[in-house]
Amino acid sequence: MPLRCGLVGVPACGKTTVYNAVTSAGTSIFDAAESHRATVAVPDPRVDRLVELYRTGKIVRASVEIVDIPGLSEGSTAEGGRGSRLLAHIKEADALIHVVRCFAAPESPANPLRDIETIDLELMVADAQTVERKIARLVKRVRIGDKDVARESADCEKVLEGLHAGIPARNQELTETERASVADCNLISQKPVLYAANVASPRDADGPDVAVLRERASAEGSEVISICGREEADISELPPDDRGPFLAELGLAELSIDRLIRAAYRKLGLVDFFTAGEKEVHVWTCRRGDKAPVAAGKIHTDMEHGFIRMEVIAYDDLIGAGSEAAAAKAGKRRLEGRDYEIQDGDVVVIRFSPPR
Ligand SMILES: Nc1nc2c(ncn2[C@@H]2O[C@H](COP(=O)(O)OP(=O)(O)OP(=O)(O)O)[C@@H](O)[C@H]2O)c(=O)[nH]1
Ligand SMILES: [Mg+2]
Repeated sequence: MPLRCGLVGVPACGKTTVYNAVTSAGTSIFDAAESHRATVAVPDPRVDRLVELYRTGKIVRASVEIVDIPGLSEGSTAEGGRGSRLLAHIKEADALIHVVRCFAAPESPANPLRDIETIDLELMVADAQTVERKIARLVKRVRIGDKDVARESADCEKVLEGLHAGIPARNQELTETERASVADCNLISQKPVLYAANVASPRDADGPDVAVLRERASAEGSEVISICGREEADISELPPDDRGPFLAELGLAELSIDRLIRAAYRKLGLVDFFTAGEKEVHVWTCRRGDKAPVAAGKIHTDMEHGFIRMEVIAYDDLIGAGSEAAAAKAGKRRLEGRDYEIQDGDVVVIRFSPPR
């Protein structure tokens, strides 16, 4: 199951436009049941280099699921059935791509900060209700004198206070324990957020609206990718080989939505490692900090259970040397054990003993 990124934003900020651009740019598999949901391949130039190096035609790329969520405005998550459907879409996302309108609409100049605050407020109002319900459930058990429950309840109160003070859960300073106490709430203001500034032209990427947005994003440790939603959606409908002149006209070297997907993917806290050979180049995904056996288990559970060693060449070393043999000769092939933390870009071979 690929991880999920939900597109959120105020009405008419360009979410569907961005969704269309993202899903028609590369290989996408649309969900048969729902038209607003698709799995897209994560574009990665390293994979293309590996394919050249190993002269193989078979590629398995990493993928993420993108979900186009209807616009949120003040009070929309509270609107009965529609509100709870909206919330359900946001709840099931692993990260949010917040599309911010930085183009002027008729009679409505861009106002990125106001729009961001509208969305954050909606997320926080919904979260406050979730936390309040949890506290109400805990209260009964606190009365019985359960100490752990009392602490859990106090942790929830702290998060609730933060929400009331206008701080999304993702920006609250919480200890490991406090985080654990609200983990089952699946708070939507706690989900990692990446900002997509939807601009009318690439020139506006250096304009004042995007500058304001950047400042805001960096204050919470996030980043902004500028995209020309409308133009890029048009270009992405063309076959990849025909896009060049149109991108050049916009002054772009590549579709910004490619950068957007890669950034969203990073936001999910993922690292990619590769297996590569004449048969295929395969991208595997695991979480940052995963140890070698866990990573091996992504390929096959037998490789995790029977894990012996992992042969690793870093992508840059491999490309620098020009071949596996040359990298090995230059001492760039390492043998790593169970405690090795897999690094983004590792090209690996797993040594394992198969089950008998
Ligand atoms: N000028 C300009 N208009 C844009 C751009 N992106 C989207 N639009 C227009 O803005 C309007 C809304 O775009 P959508 O992509 O449908 O917006 P949305 O966020 O999906 O809207 P809801 O789903 O209703 O919340 C459309 O008329 C688009 O053509 C852009 O980059 N520049
Ligand atoms: Mg839409």
